[in-house]
Amino acid sequence: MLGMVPLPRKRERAPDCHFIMTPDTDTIVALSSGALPSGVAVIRLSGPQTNTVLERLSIRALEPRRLTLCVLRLDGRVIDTGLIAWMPAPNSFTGEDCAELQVHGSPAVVRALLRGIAAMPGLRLAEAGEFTRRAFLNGKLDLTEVEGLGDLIDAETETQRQQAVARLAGGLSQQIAGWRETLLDARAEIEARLDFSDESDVSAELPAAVSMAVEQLSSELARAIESVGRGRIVREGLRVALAGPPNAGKSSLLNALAKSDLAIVTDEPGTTRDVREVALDLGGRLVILVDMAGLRETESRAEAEGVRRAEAEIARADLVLWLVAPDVAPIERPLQLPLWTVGTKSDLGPVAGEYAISAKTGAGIGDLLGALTAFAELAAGSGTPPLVSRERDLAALQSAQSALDRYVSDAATDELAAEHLRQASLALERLLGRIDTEQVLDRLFASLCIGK
Ligand SMILES: Nc1nc2c(ncn2[C@@H]2O[C@H](COP(=O)(O)OP(=O)(O)OP(=O)(O)O)[C@@H](O)[C@H]2O)c(=O)[nH]1
Ligand SMILES: [Mg+2]
Repeated sequence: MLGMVPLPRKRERAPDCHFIMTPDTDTIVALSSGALPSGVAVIRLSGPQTNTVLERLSIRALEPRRLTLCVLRLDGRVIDTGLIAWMPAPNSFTGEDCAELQVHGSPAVVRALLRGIAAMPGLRLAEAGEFTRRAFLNGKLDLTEVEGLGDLIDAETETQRQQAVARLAGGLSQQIAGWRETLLDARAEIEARLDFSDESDVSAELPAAVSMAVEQLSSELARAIESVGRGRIVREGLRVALAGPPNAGKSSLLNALAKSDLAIVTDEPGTTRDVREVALDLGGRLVILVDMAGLRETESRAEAEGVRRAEAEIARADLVLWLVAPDVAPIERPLQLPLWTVGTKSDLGPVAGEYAISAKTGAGIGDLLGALTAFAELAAGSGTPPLVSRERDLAALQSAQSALDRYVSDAATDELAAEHLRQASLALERLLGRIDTEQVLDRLFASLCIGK
């Protein structure tokens, strides 16, 4: 059994959603659980007024970090009964005083509480990702852990979950801490020579252990850089383009693979114009099937735009399924690799290609799914998913690596060598969010949801 499950579409996010810097003296409140109505809703509070809010809700004398059943009142009116957790600073998610109100997941209860609480002095509704931003600013999470948390919330497959949990738990942070330690030791050796270069107990030659440690670090960075591609496929999914001429059966194959009537199919060539993505869970790995317009010259401006987008999707894909049908004239296939030729409509007659399928009868669909599952496992790797997966990871690792390359060429000059090692450390610190964070922060926190 392939465990193939079509996944629901990801939440759409406003691209221009922007985080507003506000003084951290505000106490923030938000609904942290999902859509209402629901069995239980969790309202989260963080900031110095948290305890005052609890008192105003007539909740008193809570034992920290224990759930207590309480009646919640606003201005003497009973709003609901719920389980309340009080987590005083600094041992809380944000590092500030925090509370969580587990109430009934009723839109009216949640509205009454949010309105009542947000109107209290020093209180306001939280921005997207603001709880996590405070955790970051208070040193509870570094940037790679914040990203891990965002990935975990978005995770749809088992491998995505494993990857995100490891990153959130500081897997990458620990690796980076080890690398920085090596760099600091090597720099200390070199800087000692700079400081005491006229003293006899500092030898002229750098100890061999230093260059060996830098060499070892360089090969570890190279391995990490090499794994970013696999990490990306785990995190974002393997993109499989269904491409070919109009009427080749692309949309029919999408529907057959997804076992769902998602895309419009007609006998009119040029039916599909927009790009349509369908996410599948194949053996615990995310695979994104991409249906698109058939490639041809056309007078229609809308279809021509569809063809342009299709070409862009083919270029971006991790795998192209090039569809050829017995009743459609063949066209030149793209040079892009890897590419599998899939003969469609096998019920009409013999077809060419590595795979023969019929969306009509279902023949060959299971074999193709099996091959896609195996390919996804190969592309994403079968062991523990790589911790590195983002452009930001790649940029930082490459920048550290090239600083080490410069170190090797300038090793004879202590001042230059030390500076290159310092640059390598800075690149890694940037990855943790210790320096130069402003550009990444707004984008990152805004991508988290409200209440997170
Ligand atoms: N007999 C048979 N017909 C098929 C099969 N797959 C698709 N067709 C037919 O081929 C025609 C085109 O199918 P589509 O899936 O819309 O093809 P497409 O490649 O998405 O076409 P465009 O969106 O126009 O580029 C439709 O009439 C389908 O019913 C098949 O396996 N067997
Ligand atoms: Mg189509």
